[in-house]
Amino acid sequence: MNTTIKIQGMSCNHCVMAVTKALSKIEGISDVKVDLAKGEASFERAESVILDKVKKQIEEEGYSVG
Ligand SMILES: [Cu+2]
Repeated sequence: MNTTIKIQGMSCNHCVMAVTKALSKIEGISDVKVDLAKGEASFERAESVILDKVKKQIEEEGYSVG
């Protein structure tokens, strides 16, 4: 299913890359698109992917979700 989440703390393309990478390496997530201007990330997510896990992964990179 297509999922869009709000991400806070992204300020440049480096941040976009870091978030894209973090999301892309999660099993079951594909087609990651990060929008710096909107502060959003959208991706295709398998049913098995737990959003809390996704959140944690992003927070580990130093950004916050929501
Ligand atoms: Cu940055």
